[in-house]
Amino acid sequence: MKNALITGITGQDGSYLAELLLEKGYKVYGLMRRKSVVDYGNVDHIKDKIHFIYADMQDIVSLITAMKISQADEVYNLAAQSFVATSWDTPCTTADIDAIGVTNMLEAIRIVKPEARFYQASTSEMFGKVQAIPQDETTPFYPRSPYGVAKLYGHWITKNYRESYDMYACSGILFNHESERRGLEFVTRKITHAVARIKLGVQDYVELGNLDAKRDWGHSKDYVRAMWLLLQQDHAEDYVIATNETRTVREFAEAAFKAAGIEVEFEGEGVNEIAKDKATGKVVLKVNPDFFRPAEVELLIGNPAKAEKELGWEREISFNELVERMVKNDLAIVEKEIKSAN
Ligand code: NAP
Ligand code: F7E
Repeated sequence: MKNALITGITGQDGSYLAELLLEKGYKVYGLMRRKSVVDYGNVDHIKDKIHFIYADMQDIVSLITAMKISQADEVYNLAAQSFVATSWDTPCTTADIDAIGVTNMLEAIRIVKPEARFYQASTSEMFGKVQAIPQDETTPFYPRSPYGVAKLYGHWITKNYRESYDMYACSGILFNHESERRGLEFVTRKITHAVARIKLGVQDYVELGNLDAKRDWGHSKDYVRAMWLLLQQDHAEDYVIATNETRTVREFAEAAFKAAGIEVEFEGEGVNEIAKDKATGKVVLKVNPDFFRPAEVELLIGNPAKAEKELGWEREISFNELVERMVKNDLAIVEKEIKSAN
């Protein structure tokens, strides 16, 4: 039986990865942060199968202890302040967790068990103002947010520990991946949750920012499989994980409304753009400039050819299935809320 340590286990990816590793027979350890109200987040349903260790990415002593307790063979570093918009509000905390936190984890491994394999959650946000279309492992980086900049440090320090100490340390450069467990502040889940509320009559419209931004969206369940594959190779390398498809936020919203049986049409431009329900003429989407970012990543589309060829990785959940699953899940959640309120 192998031991795995997952940082960020309570998040979206941590929960799917924990399920995958448990299925594969791993003993799974997960980092938990102390909160005033105990909250297992997305792993509440499997909490009895996980060995939790209280620790924080900003506290190297706690990470050394986590390595000593877990004796992990594989460490998946998924912990992060992961919301790009907030990284302008808390740039220093974002850097402490997403940049220095990676060095803390790598040092803890080096001190306690240097032969452990290390996965770093790198991101397409490092491409930012893209220097090539589509983006792959050879594309130069140009991050556009404090989050992207911090993650780029994490990416390079991982490569540096691989080259300096011959550690099995690698990064998956993952493009956007979503799911039924995505945080409500991210645009996909914000849309599917609002669509469910609009469909069930508890909200009139949703307010969004830049509808022209383009993203390469996959499902988290497919992407955690890639994380595991990265740590099962003969030697450590970095890989882009993506779908090679890109869509605007507007297209995601249109697909989400459609999945709930609402056909929408867009009219107007820029901050005056709206979407109306074709059947009723009611406005169901408005643009609010408050949701625009100080600097935007306009276009992301990733080429996963290297991962497909060398890891045998393939995504199984299509864009339409992703949207349908998220809308169906949010309709069930909102229906339950309505019933319990009555
Ligand atoms: P998420 O849902 O926001 O989860 C983040 C996790 O990090 C949570 O478990 C959170 O714990 C934990 N965390 C935050 N600060 C911490 C700290 N100081 N110490 C210990 N744990 C801390 O993120 P996700 O979508 O699953 O993403 C997983 C990783 O992949 C992140 O590193 C993210 O930056 C990266 N990534 C995500 C995407 C994507 O599209 N989802 C794409 C590329 C890369 P609490 O529950 O205590 O807050
Ligand atoms: O924004 C636009 C926004 O917050 C996507 C994280 O997992 O993926 C994620 O980062 C796009 C942006 O994700 C709203 O301006 C418009 O262009 O869902 P998001 P993100 O910034 O792409 C990467 C790969 C990560 O690594 C991150 O951890 O949508 N947008 N209107 C909006 N975004 C939000 N959140 N809310 C809006 O109302």
